[in-house]
Amino acid sequence: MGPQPAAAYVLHAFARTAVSQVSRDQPTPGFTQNRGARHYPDFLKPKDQIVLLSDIAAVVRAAPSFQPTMPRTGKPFSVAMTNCGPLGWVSDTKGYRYQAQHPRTGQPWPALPKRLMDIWRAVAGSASEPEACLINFYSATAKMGSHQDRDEADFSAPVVSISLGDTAKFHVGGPKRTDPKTRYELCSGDVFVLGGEARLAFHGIDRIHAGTSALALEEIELGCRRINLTLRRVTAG
Ligand code: MD3
Ligand code: FE
Repeated sequence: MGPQPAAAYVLHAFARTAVSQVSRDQPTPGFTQNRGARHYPDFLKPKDQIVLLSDIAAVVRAAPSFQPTMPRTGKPFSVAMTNCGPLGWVSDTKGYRYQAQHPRTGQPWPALPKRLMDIWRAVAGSASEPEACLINFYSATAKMGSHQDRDEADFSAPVVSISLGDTAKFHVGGPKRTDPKTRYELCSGDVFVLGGEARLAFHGIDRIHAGTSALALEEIELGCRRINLTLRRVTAG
């Protein structure tokens, strides 16, 4: 690979030290954590993150990002998305759904990279294989409002989230919108597993701390500061 990845590695390791000093505090394990929400800080080492990014770059070449819109209003999301795996999550004026084809190219989604399957096997317990990986691209100003993930037919499998790039302020509550929320900082390389009672918890991304990571996401998507991958089981079984 030559000198470039090595430089990226060093820069990233440096940025990571800065992040640990300013925003690495995490809440005491609380309501959701005792009920199926598990945070694995630094699950992926900087080198693993760079290698995983090369898999994501290949997915994005085959399945370019698209801007989903809100079902009723047609308002665009601030987050751009794409998918890999047999099914992908899409949203447009017709609604939210999983489908086998990219909404613009009409092509099947690219296969789930082996490295993502390995992460799922390491943290998802006995759940069946994942069928979808939703890839969210955040700019410095993108957010994701509080919502539940309930477009899947099977809630027995967890959702596995992998964060890359800038740190994000994330909240998880309970099954009711008004339930108390726990806040976390999701850093590059962190894995979050949402299973059990946490599977239907309200959650969202409040803000991106721009410039906290030196991971080279711009090479994948213009203006991208953070990438989140969510691995999901969609159909029962
Ligand atoms: C808690 N993504 O794609 S990942 C989403 O960082 C989504 O892009 C956020 O929410 C992101 O739907 C958060 C962490 C996450 C994912 C799924 C969950 C938390 C969850 C499902 C249930 C409860
Ligand atoms: Fe979600």
